[in-house]
Amino acid sequence: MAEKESKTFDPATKSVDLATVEMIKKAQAAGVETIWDRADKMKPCPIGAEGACCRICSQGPCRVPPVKKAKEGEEQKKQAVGLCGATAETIVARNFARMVCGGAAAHNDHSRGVAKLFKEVAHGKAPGYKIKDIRKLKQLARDYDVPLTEGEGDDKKSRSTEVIAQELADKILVEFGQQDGELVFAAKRPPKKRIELWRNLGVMPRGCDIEIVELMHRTHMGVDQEYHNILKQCTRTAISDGWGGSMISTDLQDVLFGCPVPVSGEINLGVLKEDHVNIIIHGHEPVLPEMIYVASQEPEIVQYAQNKGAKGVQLAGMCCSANELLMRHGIPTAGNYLQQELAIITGAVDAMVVDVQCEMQSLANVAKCYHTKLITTDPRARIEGETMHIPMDEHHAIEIARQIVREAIDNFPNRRAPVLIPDIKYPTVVGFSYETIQYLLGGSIRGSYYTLNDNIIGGRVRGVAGVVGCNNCRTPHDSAHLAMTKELLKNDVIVLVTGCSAMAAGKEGLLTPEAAVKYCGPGLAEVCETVGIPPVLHMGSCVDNSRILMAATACVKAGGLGSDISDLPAAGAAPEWMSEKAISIGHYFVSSGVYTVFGGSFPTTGSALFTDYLFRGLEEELGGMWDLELDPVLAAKKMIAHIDKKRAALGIDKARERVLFDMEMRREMQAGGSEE
Ligand code: BF8
Ligand code: SF4
Repeated sequence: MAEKESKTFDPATKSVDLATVEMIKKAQAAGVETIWDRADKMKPCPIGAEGACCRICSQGPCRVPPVKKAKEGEEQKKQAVGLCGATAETIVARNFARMVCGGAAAHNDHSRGVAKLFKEVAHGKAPGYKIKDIRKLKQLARDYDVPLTEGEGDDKKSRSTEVIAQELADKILVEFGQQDGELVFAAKRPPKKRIELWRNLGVMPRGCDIEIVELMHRTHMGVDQEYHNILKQCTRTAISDGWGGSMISTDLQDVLFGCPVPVSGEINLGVLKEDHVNIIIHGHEPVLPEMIYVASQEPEIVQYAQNKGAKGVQLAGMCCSANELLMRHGIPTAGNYLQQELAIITGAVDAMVVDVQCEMQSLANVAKCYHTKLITTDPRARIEGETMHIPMDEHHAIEIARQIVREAIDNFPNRRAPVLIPDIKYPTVVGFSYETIQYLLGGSIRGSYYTLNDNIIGGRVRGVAGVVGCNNCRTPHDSAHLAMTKELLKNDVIVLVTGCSAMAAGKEGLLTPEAAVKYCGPGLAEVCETVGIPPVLHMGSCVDNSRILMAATACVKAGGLGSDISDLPAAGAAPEWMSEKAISIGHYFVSSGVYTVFGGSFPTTGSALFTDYLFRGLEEELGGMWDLELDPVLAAKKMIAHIDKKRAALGIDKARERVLFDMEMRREMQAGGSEE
């Protein structure tokens, strides 16, 4: 083992997930360093954490931490400014903006890759891939004004799928480099009122790339130094992510790999199998994983594994690739962000295949302590150390996938450390795309969100919450996601989840219909039981937060709940956030009219003025606003208070009182009946 023994903390304080605790113990016993060891040794820089450190030019870094309030009789000290005179507001706003840029760039660049693959598939140049969801393709074609038919009168005929797809691919790809105009989804899909609001505020995005580039320019030394103006471009950039790049990825991935429908699967490290070749698919882009899935099932590959002494090949997902594979193919999920090192520490992972985003560099070091091959597959994302690089090429994807699976199989006989796979996994039902929810609630003929609205108006469902985002090693793993989600369920708030939050919910058994009775208030439990759905709906990966935007829009369009997303009794949260992507996502939710509360810390607290603008000022402009609440149960209560505020504004608060009264009466009647 390369690392020295570390036993500085109690693993039980680091996670509420027992499989995780078990594996941290194994790491400690083996002396393998994990993120929690490093977190114990390195505290976050308090000035950086508040966004109050500027290092965008070499005259700095300049630190402008908030000053303490003067005691009575003392003179109030002023907050420092940077050498160039930049105020705390400017410095904090610039840092926040650059986080939005990082997050939006990650999503939009992911999206570009999918769009380029889509074009290759449309032209028949990407063997192994095909267009799977023709219905969704046609929907997209309508959005982009690509005709589905050609000719007139008697000569009128349908255009072929390939021709439609080719024209659509060109139109979508143009949007990445577009300089003027409006992104199609942002200008067509939200409620009309929101579209007008964005146009009036001047925040309708022009293209996927231009907004990020402009925001990077504006936050260069000595450019935009007025925090309202900086935030305005943050809004435009975030919308280009949520209603641009992310939504394009989600929709094109559905077209290529199939729109998710409910499917069952399993989750947590217990899905690994000691007698199988285990391959962890870790990252975000489903393009190569789709082919690895195909390759792993080929009879020759299975035979090859058996020749090496394994019973077969077990794929398991990690991070958002896990969500993509689980909801389309039922491939089990090994874990979320903080479990990536731990998967290798089981000693049972023969290969970990990574592409982009949320992959810790420490994986190389952990893999070195075991036999695991760490395989990077994206030319944009290499990892130093003893890693193997097998670059993806969509023209030869299936051969590359086979090569990767064979590398893992060849490595199976090399296992050397004692294998310990926690015997912990949980069944889940996932795959609640926006379309599936519509179908489940309204039926195939009259698919609509009206049934959901009806239940909200009638008071059985109090409101809707999106609980999304990461793990963060500064918060006990999964604890905040679970505490928040359970508090919401108890109060009849239906919860939509994506990303690592979805996996936290799955590991607790919240993604099963049975969870309704156990965790929900009576109104929500009744609705879930009637429809047969879990009270926590897994909507996919982080780019699939765009599905939540579509679901919110569908609620508005179904009627009875106001005319904009900001009218809905709804709220969003990322209680364990850590990545720049989470900031971009949070800001596009706020920009879409959603009250959004983050946990842990918030990167703007170095400026009271700028933070106040985000937390309160924005409500008037955008109808949505940010918040920070460290206690996840209190955060849930704040979300519920916001939901109740919206119910009152809609005039539906009395309905809920009636429902509760009815239920109380029913319970009393039942109690009376049983006594007789
Ligand atoms: O995109 S939730 S830790 S895995 S950033 Fe990363 Fe955060 Fe997990 Fe997926 Ni999203
Ligand atoms: Fe300091 Fe201004 Fe340079 Fe920032 S831009 S590091 S505040 S001098």
